[in-house]
Amino acid sequence: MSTTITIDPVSRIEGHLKIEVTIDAVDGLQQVVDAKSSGTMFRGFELLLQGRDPLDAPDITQRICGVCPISHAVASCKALEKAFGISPPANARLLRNLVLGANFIQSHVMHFYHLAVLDYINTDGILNAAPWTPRQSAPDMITGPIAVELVNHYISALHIRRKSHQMGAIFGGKLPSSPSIITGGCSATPTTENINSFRNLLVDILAFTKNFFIPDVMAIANAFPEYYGIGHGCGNLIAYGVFDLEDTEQSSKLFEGGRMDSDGNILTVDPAVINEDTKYSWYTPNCDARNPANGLTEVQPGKANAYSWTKAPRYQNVVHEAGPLARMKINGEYVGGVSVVDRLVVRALETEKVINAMATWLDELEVGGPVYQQHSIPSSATGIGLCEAPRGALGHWISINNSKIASYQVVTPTSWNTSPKDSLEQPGPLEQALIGTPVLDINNPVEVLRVVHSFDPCLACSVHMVRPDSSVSPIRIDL
Ligand code: NFE
Ligand code: MG
Repeated sequence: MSTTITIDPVSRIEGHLKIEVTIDAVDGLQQVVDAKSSGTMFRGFELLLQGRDPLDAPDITQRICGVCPISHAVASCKALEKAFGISPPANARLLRNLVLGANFIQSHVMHFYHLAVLDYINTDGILNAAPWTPRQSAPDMITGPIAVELVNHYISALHIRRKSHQMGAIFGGKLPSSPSIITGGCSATPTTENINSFRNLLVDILAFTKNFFIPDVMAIANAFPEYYGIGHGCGNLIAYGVFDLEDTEQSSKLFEGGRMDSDGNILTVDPAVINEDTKYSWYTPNCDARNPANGLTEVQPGKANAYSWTKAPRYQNVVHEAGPLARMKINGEYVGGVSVVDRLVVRALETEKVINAMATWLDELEVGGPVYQQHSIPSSATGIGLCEAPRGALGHWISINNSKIASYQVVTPTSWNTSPKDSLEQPGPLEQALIGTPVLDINNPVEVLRVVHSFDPCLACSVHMVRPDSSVSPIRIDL
């Protein structure tokens, strides 16, 4: 007999995600046989941007999320710069890369130590206070000295996140949400003093990454080898590319964009063939199957069969996973597979790669060089800003009319990853990754959380509906 478990909301993520899994025995093994991923909050940023001054977009879209604001700022500036026909000077590119790099580090360190690792260590007797209790446990969780060490590193990781924000704020003005990343460039200027301050913090963060972050992730990977075979998902990967290395529109990037199919073939990305499906999302049929350039946000709460505020982005109708694993595999930086543990491992490896690149960008900054390109707002224009957020491919699509925003569409990595089914009935990447996951104890579905957390979902980015008057139990089991 099958059992349906609802985890609502999933904790240790950003935003509100509901996961419903149906569990049954297949060949004698109790496992997930069906999964539904629901974004349970509607936010409507795309609607509130309409009619505003286009130059407000980088500031407003950064408020979509406090975890990845710089990615939104960069994607927004890129969309506007494309629409305005301008290209920022080298210093601005480098300063943006540095602030974005600081934001990536902060996000990846947080994901492992503060969101994911608690799925793998039993902290009974170590962390016996809220917010760490109550929590689920499983017999395979690591106990003893290694668990104590990881909890100690949990604390060090908080300091590293502070340092990452401090570092990003040197050129970002503040973090989260930087006021210095503006259309046409950056309002901060490099000086010998602030470059040195940035470098000193980067050295500390690199040491932490090499001495703790990578070894700690590998310790978890080595202790849970079976998770190299769990949570594979759709197998198709997508990245738009990030960290421009040149000052042209077709600039090479630290991570090039591309796609990888499940046979390992590397393919190109053409944003024109990206559509968002809304068959199972609370939007009107009018919104369905649109490219974001013509995208619509018309809500229809209560729509029959719909179960999410997240739309379902698809590339030529094919389901794709976005994220650090996509970036690293597409760029030949990681040769492992696609699984729960691979997603954890690549974040640490990517952190080191980004830090090393940041050191070279600091060297390339020109003290006294320009940071800004003058521009004027066209009466009518369109632009696409593609970049990467810590969680994967991020796109902003703008259309300007009468020098105001006529339409603005954002497609985030968590929209790709936690998307519901599409009109071809294909489940989203996380839903596919959950199917087949063994579950030992339906009252402690830790395995399900491990798969969900491996994607580092951020529903704040993905889609706000708050129900302050309702109480929700963390797990509901329907027999
Ligand atoms: Ni709110 Fe975000 C990242 C974006 S996730 S964290 O990374 O865009 O969809
Ligand atoms: Mg959107």
